[in-house]
Amino acid sequence: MSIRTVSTQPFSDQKPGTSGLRKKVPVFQQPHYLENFVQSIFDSIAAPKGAALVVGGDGRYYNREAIQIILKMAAANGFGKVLVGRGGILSTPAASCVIRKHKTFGGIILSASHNPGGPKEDFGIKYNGTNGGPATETVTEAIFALSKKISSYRILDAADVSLDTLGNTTLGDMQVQVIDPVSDYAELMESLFDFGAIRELLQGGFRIKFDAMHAVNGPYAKHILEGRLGAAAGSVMNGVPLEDFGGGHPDPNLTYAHDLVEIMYGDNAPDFGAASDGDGDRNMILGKHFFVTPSDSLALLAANATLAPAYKKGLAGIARSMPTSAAADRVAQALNIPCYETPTGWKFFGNLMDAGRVTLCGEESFGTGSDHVREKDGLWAVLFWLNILAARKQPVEAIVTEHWAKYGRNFYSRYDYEGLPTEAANGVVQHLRDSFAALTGKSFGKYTVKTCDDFSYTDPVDGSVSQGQGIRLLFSDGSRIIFRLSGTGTEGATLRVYLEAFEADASHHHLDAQVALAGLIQIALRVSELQQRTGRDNPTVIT
Ligand code: G16
Repeated sequence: MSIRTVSTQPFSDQKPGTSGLRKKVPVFQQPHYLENFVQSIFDSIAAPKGAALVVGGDGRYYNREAIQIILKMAAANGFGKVLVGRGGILSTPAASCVIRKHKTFGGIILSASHNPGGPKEDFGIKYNGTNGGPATETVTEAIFALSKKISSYRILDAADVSLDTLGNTTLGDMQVQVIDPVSDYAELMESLFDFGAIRELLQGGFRIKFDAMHAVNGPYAKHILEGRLGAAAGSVMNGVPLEDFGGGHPDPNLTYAHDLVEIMYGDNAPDFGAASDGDGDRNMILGKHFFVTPSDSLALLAANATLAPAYKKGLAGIARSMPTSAAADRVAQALNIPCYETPTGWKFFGNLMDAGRVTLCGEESFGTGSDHVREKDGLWAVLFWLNILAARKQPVEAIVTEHWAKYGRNFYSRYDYEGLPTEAANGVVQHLRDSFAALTGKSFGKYTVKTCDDFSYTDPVDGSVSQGQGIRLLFSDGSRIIFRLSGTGTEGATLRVYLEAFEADASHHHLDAQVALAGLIQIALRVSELQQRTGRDNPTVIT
């Protein structure tokens, strides 16, 4: 076996987005494309010789091929050991857990998250550091800079490694250890939550449905929910991971998780429903005929955190991404703990968790997590909810409405306009930026614009500044409209419009969010000129 140095040319489009580099599979299949990016990662992180790495992915199309390339490149770049999930499988939170538990130098996670998979669909790659969390912006910028001037990469000439048998093999001087993808993660979950109480709940007639969407969490959910916790067989649906997610869009929201939504809103619905995404880090929570917004879910977990053993001593603080509703802020205020507002992207929470400033983090994009790992964690959120339900012995809807009665309700909705021509989407954002002065102080019915800005964040731990993180229209009554271009799409541009209105009066809390937010939606469409500029009358997805 010999190490080969291969000459290459840079690609200009390897800038990581919100969460790593995501492109269509044929882009990654171009000669040298993946190799260039992997070499840029290795060169920028400069791991000491003999360091250990974790590699795994969500099992989507091209996962196995990519892992073979990465293993051979890791061997040629001086790594001493790689831990890889059996079959190439590791959910994103499980990869974070394995990096932390085995104290490896970092890890490479292969996923395009909630985006569809298949030969013509999406693939992705990202680097997570020693803390188990997504690389910071400084690191992703360095990777991108190297990718623009790369001239060669190193790879071992060797046969493929078998990924399907647990145990050790060697690749040149490097050891490859195929690990069970579920066991470290399941053990961690059992250390956080009251599995005894959850088991009693599930065996006492409380019915659940978990939709794994034919994505990576199937084996994790089956092992933990049906295996360790004794949920009825069949509680986990779509539990076999498929390379193309069964042709579905593995995004746990009301549109794409429609099988589950139909069950939860149907006759004889189970008491609790949940779904997670392609790589297992997102979650959607449902009660019987009831949807819990991710923003409310974060607030509710925070308010009830001490019911779970891991958080019984209380929380250090909470962090939420800027477009996430301020429901969590109200809980933080009541608990007298800090609440941080960060740009969209889990990578912004890492420093706060490492510094011990926050325990819980969450995003409107169906992401919730804590400092148990450094990724958002879909199944963790489900277990946290089950722990609370086991302790409070009330239906999901009652717990949420009681929460609103105590803290007020932040009505919330997000409109996604997917696959827009990039120029038109940029045009909307630029038009809004140009309108700041004209909009400030302007009234639209009962709403008056207090300020408008383009969100900028200074990391309180390392002082780094991230600008241009979303257009905010902040109204005098605390309502908000936010416009932001997604950083995870692979086709054209996705424009997200986030709408939020606060309602203290409990007699209005039963209203449908679309009704409560109708006035703000009209303002958003009017001031952005979205319809005229993009030709789109309706959003692709409303959550
Ligand atoms: C990623 C990030 C999240 C972010 C989400 C949406 O999630 O990790 O922090 O909220 O993308 O980002 P955007 O609005 O830019 O599309 P995931 O689940 O795709 O890895």
